[in-house]
Amino acid sequence: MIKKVDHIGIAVTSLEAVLPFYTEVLQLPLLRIEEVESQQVKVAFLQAGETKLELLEPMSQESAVAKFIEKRGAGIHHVALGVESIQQRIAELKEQGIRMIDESPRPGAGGANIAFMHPKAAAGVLFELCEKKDKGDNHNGHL
Ligand code: CMX
Repeated sequence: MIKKVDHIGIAVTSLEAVLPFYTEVLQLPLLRIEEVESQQVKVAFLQAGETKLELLEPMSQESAVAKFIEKRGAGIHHVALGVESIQQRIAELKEQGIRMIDESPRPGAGGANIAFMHPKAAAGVLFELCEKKDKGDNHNGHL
């Protein structure tokens, strides 16, 4: 069902403040920065070997990430699992009684289709199912 960990989401208060740590200290290539209006987050993707890190900066106080930082502080926010046939994967999880935040896929960063499981139904971890439209990860930075 799961192909790989597509990315790990990390909540940050300021992209500008933390990016030098990732690009200069850890020397991870910055793939792109984009705004996901529907989630009220500005995200930066960095390549980390075969997976990616997604830094999430809230764009407003209504953002789920703003609430997360307020309650728990900056840090690891979610794990995104790469899947195919996301609609079917959601149906399988629901059949197993797993509470979904998203009962049908919605657009996420990079044009992916995404759906979140509720952390209360997933041992305290916020998992995202993530289906890429293109099969590769050939994102050229357009910053
Ligand atoms: N990881 C683990 N647990 C989390 C969590 C997270 N990231 N965020 C919230 N929780 C826990 C809380 O600690 C809380 O647990 P307790 O009741 O034991 O304290 C519980 O979930 C409910 O949390 P809450 O603070 O009351 O917040 P809400 O119920 O309003 O929202 C959640 C929580 C997960 C439903 C909401 O954040 C959500 O819908 N997230 C999915 C969307 C999202 O995160 N988008 C941002 C990134 C999108 C992107 O990558 O593009």
